[in-house]
Parts: sequence; structure tokens; C-alpha cells
Amino acid sequence: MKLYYATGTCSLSPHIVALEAGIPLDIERVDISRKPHVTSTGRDFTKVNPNGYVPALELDDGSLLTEGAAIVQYLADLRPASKLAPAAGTGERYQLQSWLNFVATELHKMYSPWLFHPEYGAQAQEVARGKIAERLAHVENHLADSGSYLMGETFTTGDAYLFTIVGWSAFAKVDLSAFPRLRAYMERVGSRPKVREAMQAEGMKRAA
Ligand SMILES: N[C@@H](CCC(=O)N[C@@H](CS)C(=O)NCC(=O)O)C(=O)O
Repeated sequence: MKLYYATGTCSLSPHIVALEAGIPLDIERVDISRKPHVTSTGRDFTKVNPNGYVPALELDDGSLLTEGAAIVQYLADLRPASKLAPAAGTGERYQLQSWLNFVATELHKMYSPWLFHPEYGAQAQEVARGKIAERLAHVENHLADSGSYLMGETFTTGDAYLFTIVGWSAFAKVDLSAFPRLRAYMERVGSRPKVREAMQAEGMKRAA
């Protein structure tokens, strides 16, 4: 199984999940700053994923799974004992899917592309930061009740994804000072050995 990733991007989330689950994984870096995107073995990445974005997971049967929220659930379901996702069909699983979708649509796609491209303009970027702050306030309130992680005391795929996206905050100039529980959460997740291992494997130092 091979994960196509770009350092520090949203592909860090499935990378973390694979390590947390103890799943052996080949990784291949994609240079998304080049057009067309090129992998570290010199392949045109659009020949792998026509959408051109990471993460993309090549399965052992040669098929390709894309979309981070789906990939992390696939990986978690390969190792149910890891508890990275509650069993399919349970109420808890739908709660996790709700969080994954929240992170994907309300956070990931507000940080990126809006805060990564100055050409959108300062006004649009401030609107995006305001919307992100509203969503992070929701997470902050939730953490007051949930405990250590989004789903309680068990680290799940939702945490790998949330940590990855909120980790862009310093670069994106998203101010986390109003969210002490979220900042403590980032420290907590960021100090997990497998999270550190994934970040080191990608050549990263630390998140937000
Ligand atoms: N809908 C995709 C979006 C993935 C995505 O935005 N990937 C970014 C990195 S975080 C990327 O590869 N961007 C390069 C590009 O779109 O060309 C998902 O949720 O997995």
C-alpha cells in the first residue's frame, strides 16, 4: 500500500492514521509546487490522481482511493482494534463521520485555498479567518465536554485530520489565542509518538 503525500499538507492525516494503526506503508512524495505535480520518482502525478491532489492511497490490488476522509476510515477499518474509528453502522461512527466532514468542509477548505494564496486579497482572507474562528469556537466548546479528543478519551481519525488542518494556523495567520482548550489539544496530539514519527518522516518540525 502506498500513500502519495506532500509534506505538511492534508496528507499528513492519513499518514498519522496508518502509523497509529500499525499499518506498513510505502510513501511517495509529490511536489505540488510544480506544474504538473511530479512525484519523487519523476512521475506526472496527474497520471496517478487525475485531480492532481494528495492524499491518494494506492491499494495492494492497484486501485486508488482518494479523499482524505475516506482514506482515514479505510485505514482505521483495516485495524479495528486500534479504535481509530468506531464500528461501521454505529451511532459513534456517524458522529465520527460528522466530524470528518466538518473538518473537511468547514475548516480544511476554508484554510486552503483561501489563506494560502495572497492573490485572493486581504479582504477575502479576513472573511475566511472570521469564519474559521467561528468554527474553531465550536471545537473549543466541544472539547470542554468531550475530554482529551473529539470522540472522548480515544484518539480517532477525526483527531488526525483536525490536528493536521489546525496545524496550518501559524502559517495561515489564524490566531488560536482565544482557544486554550484547542491549543492544549494541539500539544496533546502533537506529542503522540506516532504523530511525531509521521511529521518527522515528512521532514516537518512542528505544527501550529
Ligand atoms: N478533497 C480533497 C482535497 C485534498 C487537497 O486539498 N489537497 C491539497 C493539499 S492539502 C493538494 O494536494 N493541493 C494541490 C492541488 O490541488 O493541486 C481531500 O479532501 O482529500
